[in-house]
Amino acid sequence: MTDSAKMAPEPLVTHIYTADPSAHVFEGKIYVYPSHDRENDIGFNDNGDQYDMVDYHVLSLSEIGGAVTDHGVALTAADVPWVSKQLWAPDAAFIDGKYLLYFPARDKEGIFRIGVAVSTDGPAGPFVADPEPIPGSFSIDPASFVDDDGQAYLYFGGIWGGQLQCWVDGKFDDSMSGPQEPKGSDVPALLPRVAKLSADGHTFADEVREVQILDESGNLLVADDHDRRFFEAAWVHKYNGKYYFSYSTGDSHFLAYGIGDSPLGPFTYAGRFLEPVVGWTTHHSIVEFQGKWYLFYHDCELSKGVSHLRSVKVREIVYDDQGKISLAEKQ
Ligand code: FUB
Repeated sequence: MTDSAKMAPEPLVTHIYTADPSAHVFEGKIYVYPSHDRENDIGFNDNGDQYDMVDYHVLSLSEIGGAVTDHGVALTAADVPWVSKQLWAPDAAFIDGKYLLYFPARDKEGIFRIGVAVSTDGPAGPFVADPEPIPGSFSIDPASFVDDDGQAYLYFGGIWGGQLQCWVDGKFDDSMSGPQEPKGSDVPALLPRVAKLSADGHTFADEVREVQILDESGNLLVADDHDRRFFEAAWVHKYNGKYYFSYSTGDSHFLAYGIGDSPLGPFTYAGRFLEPVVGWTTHHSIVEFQGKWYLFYHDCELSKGVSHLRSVKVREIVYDDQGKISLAEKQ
């Protein structure tokens, strides 16, 4: 066994497959809101049909490296009237005194929308979904961020199977479904989206805006720059008064980030903090807990590389004096 293999983190849980971890500190513990991967016989394709999940479980832990509790089923697709299939990467937020779960799924027409569900009993749920998706929502991978002034934001979007490229001038163009995106070294890449949330967190408070990710010269990242352009898995956190927008580069398999002065962006590309893991997708969250910062992410080591059977892991991250992120050397 090599040193790096010896040091490789273990999955948080092994009795189920989990992915796309959104971690938050609620009531003094870390709560993780992952996708719940399951076995199926759908073959691998670039539209992501094999990610055919039907429910969510919430995990919690009181200390990093300590026991992890699986709180059981928190929400089931069958209980959400507007959903047809594919409960993808969720997130949670504490807004207006309630725990909310944000989740993407295909509606009855096969179009990804974002729903919201409210907990009847604390951060682990169970959650009861609103009967309709959030009006004006589309695509996948909702990620919430509540700023120090109490304003909450919802970031979202994902290309290829996530359908972001299908939305042109507010209309869904089905001919753009599948692994498609703009091409060109002078064509801007597709941009993730953000909307301010209403005071109760159930609707958008104003328009959906594009989130600009700029290069070092202040230009939008271009479509052909697959090592840096946004693909999916938005996450926002705040460190030292700066806003960090992190995301997956998809087909180049990096976790990358930009830094900005406003939660609405723009964000200037600042590098990447996780190289490709075993498996096609990479997706994460970043959270501060007891004075240290942690990256929650997933890989497919436990399933020996089956891309839709993933496991959530955690590693400590550190910042340098420029605020740049890297994995802590000692894990
Ligand atoms: O889990 C299904 C999808 O895979 C997520 O929504 C993407 O971010 C990718 O991780």
